[in-house]
Amino acid sequence: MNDDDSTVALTVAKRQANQLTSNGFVLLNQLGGSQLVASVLAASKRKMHEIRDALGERDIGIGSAAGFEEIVQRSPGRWDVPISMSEFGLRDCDLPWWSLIATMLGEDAEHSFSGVVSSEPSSPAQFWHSDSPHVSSEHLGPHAINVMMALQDVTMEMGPTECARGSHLLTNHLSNPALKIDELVYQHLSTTPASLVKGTDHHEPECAAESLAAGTCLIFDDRLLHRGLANRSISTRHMAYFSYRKKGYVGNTHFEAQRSVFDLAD
Ligand SMILES: O=C(O)CCC(=O)C(=O)O
Repeated sequence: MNDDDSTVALTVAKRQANQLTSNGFVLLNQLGGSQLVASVLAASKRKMHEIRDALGERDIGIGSAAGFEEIVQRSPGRWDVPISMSEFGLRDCDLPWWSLIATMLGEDAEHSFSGVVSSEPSSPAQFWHSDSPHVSSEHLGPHAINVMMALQDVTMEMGPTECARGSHLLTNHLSNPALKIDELVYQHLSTTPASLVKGTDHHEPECAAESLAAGTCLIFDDRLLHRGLANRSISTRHMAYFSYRKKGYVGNTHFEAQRSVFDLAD
C-alpha cells in the first residue's frame, strides 16, 4: 500500500467506526470476497454436518445453557456451531474487518468466538436481545464487537439479522432500572425496541434489516438489540460470525454448557 492508499483506508475505517459508534452497527456490502466466502462456507458446512451427525435426533432445547460445547440451538431451528480460526484456516489480522476491529477495540483486541449460525426453513424470528450487558452506568465505548458475514445471498425471505438502530445506547440496565439483565441477554418476549424507552424521553429505535449479498458483513456492538428474522424460504441460511473483545473483557453468556456431543451414549 502506498501513502495515498493508506490515508484513504484510514479515512474509510474512521467513517465506519463513527457509524458503528453512533448506530451500534455498520453494514459493509460484500466486504468478504468470493474466495473467503467459499472457504468459510465449506468449513462451516463440514463442521455443522459433523456435529449434527453426533447429535443425531436428540432434542437439546433452546439456549446456551441447554446446549453443548459444540452446538447451541439459539431459537427453534437456528443452530450455532462454534468453529475455531484454525478450523477455518484463517488469521484475524488478515481479515478485511480487522482494521475496524482494531480501531474500535484497540490493536490488542482479542478473538473471543467464531462459528456459523444456520437457520432452517420455517425457523421463526428470534426475540430481540443483546449479546452482553453494559459494564458501567455511564456509557462507555464497546467492550465487544461481532462480525456476521453472509455465506450466500440472503433475501428478506431467508431472514437476515434485524438491528434496532442506536439501541446500544439504550440497553444499559445499570442506568435504567426498568431493564432486567436476563431479559436483555437471554431472548425474552418482553424485550423490544419499544421496551427500552418506556418511561423515558428517548425515541423508540428504528428497526433495520435488509437483504444481503454474499460476503456482506454486519458488524455490531455486542450491546445492540438485534434478532435473526424468520426463514420463510426453502433454503437454510448460513451466517458466519467472528466475535472480538477488548483485552481484559471476560463476560460470556454465549456458550455456557459444559458437556460434549461426543460424550453422548448411543
Ligand atoms: O441468526 C441471526 O441472524 C442472529 C443470531 C443471533 O443473534 C443469536 O443467535 O444470538
